[in-house]
Amino acid sequence: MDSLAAAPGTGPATSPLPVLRKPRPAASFKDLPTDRTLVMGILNVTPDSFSDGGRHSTADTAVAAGLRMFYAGADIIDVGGESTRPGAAEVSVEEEQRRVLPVIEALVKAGALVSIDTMHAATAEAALDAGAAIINDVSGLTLEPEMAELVARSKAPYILTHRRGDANTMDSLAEYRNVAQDVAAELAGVREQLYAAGATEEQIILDPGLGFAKNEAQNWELLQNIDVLQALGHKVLVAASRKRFLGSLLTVAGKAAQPLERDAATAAVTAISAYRGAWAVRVHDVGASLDAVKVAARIAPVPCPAASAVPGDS
Ligand code: PMM
Repeated sequence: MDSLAAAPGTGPATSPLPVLRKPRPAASFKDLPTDRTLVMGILNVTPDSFSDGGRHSTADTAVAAGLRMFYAGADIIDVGGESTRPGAAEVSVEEEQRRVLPVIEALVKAGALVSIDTMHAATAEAALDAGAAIINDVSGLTLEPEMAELVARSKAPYILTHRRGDANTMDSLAEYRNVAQDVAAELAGVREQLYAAGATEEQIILDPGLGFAKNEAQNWELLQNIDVLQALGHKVLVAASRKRFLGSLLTVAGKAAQPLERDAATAAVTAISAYRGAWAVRVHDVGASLDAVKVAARIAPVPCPAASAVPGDS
């Protein structure tokens, strides 16, 4: 029998909060499927997220949205409390933690595997203490060197995202000789900092950082060449969901598609990324991407070589 009172994965964002009756056993990274690309559901607990309009600005609505994604089949729920969009207001670490920690605790209690989307080591550590299993750092280790020590100490899987500059400067830093090779080389350089701190190869998951110091053409070029990143020997996460370059592609009568109109294009990116052996995709619309990875797994069932490696196993 289902442990939730309300039907999962369905209904509008305003449907009643599912009532948790029975905690499930904690999910673990090593139990994630390895025969298909994973789907990570995005849960922004921010009042100013560009893509969900800040609908999940309270813990209760955020938990309900996270549970809907979990029961719709998301393998991982990525919880973030600070918007990374260009020009977004900075949030204090205290406020960030106030937003995300109760949400993480509730989702972990329900049996979800949670990643913490943060650029701050203190928030990452508090989130791990609250039950999160993965650190997702869009700063690409450029902000806080303490992050590398935390990754090594915690032994948690760490998503290393490529980025140049910060939310205010990154758009002016999108100059590359060959974007896939340059991104791979820069990630390999940052990886050395992780190794120097004591992190292991299996902990590191690479993300090309679509939209972070990349123009539209460069985003497409990175998607065309994820094998260049995969050649570094790590799992690769693709995070294209509802991003601006998809909106521009879908322009009709001079008007770019709005974030909520980009989910079919996102699912197309998912299918192709899965076909090419991405370890995971980070998406808003979990159901569509799950369908896409299942289709891709039937056509190209071989996962990327690094997909089954688990931190601490070697
Ligand atoms: N993009 C956003 C937030 N977090 N995390 C990873 N690993 N990669 C990304 O590209 C990324 C991220 C941008 O905002 P969104 O949460 O609204 O998609």
